[in-house]
Amino acid sequence: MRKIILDCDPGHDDAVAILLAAGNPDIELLGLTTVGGNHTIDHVTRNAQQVLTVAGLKDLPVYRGVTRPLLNDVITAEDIHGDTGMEIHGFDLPEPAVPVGEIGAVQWIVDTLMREEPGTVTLVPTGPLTNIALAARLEPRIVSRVREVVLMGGAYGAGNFSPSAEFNIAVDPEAAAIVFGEDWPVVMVGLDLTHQALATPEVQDRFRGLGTASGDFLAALVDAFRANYKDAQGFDNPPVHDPCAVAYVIDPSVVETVSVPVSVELAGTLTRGRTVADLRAFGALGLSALASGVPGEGAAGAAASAADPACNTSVATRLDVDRFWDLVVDAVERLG
Ligand SMILES: [Ca+2]
Repeated sequence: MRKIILDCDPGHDDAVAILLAAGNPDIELLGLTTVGGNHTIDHVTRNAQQVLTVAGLKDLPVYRGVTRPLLNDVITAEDIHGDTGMEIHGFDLPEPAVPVGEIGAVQWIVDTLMREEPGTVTLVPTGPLTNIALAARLEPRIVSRVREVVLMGGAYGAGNFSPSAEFNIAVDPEAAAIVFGEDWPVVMVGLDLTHQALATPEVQDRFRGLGTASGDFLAALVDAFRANYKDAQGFDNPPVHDPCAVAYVIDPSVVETVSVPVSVELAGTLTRGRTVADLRAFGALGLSALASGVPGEGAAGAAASAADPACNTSVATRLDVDRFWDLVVDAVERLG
């Protein structure tokens, strides 16, 4: 069992990540923490409570995170996630039957990491990195106690918030710089990978076929997500980003990664919030070599980089799409 803390901003795809983490038998979900991102902290916290209520996960604790990024003003993504942060039609979300913890998310993350055995807890942030950065600053000893940080965010290719930056990083670049700069292993599950996790009508049929509240919820959720993604970014099927990070924790062979140095751009006028991955070892083929798995002329250099113990960051490249969706459907089925 891999213990994880899911730090999220539900968010349609966060909802899928929550159900994957809660239902998969190899994951022990210690709790949810929320962070402002897809919508304000009030909305995303309520959404998290509602997801747990739909799935009957009434004993899973939820802790409310900080209200805004370290320096940026609040940025939300209503074009993708709607007025509530988790727009849905044709499914009645219940009133939350899950309480929110008394202490704040940052303190709970610190307390949990200081209580659990060192090296056993993986942080899985699927929103802006504000809570995680503050936890590392509040109690620096957590850094060496975390097994790894597996985050959804960033891209070594194109961004979505801007040409250069992915949304979660763009919302709070300073927090992201702290997280990528700490001396813990960071796995960046970015857009390069998550745009392979497209929720097709066939996937929705599998959710509906479960005949459960959680399955019906996800089928309806994907309908709304698809409509918004089509309008905002022209996708025929929406990329379901966040559960890809959970899938990596469950089975790294589903989400292939390559070890490369990654830093966060804070000063660029066009590129603020970019996750700058040093792909020079891949030579002229660069990004395409990573995406296709075909070694570029610098592949030997890449291997050397991967072997460099000083490099503690890696980027996700290729998704085993069929096994990914099997994991998601299986987890939701287990929730009943
Ligand atoms: Ca998210």
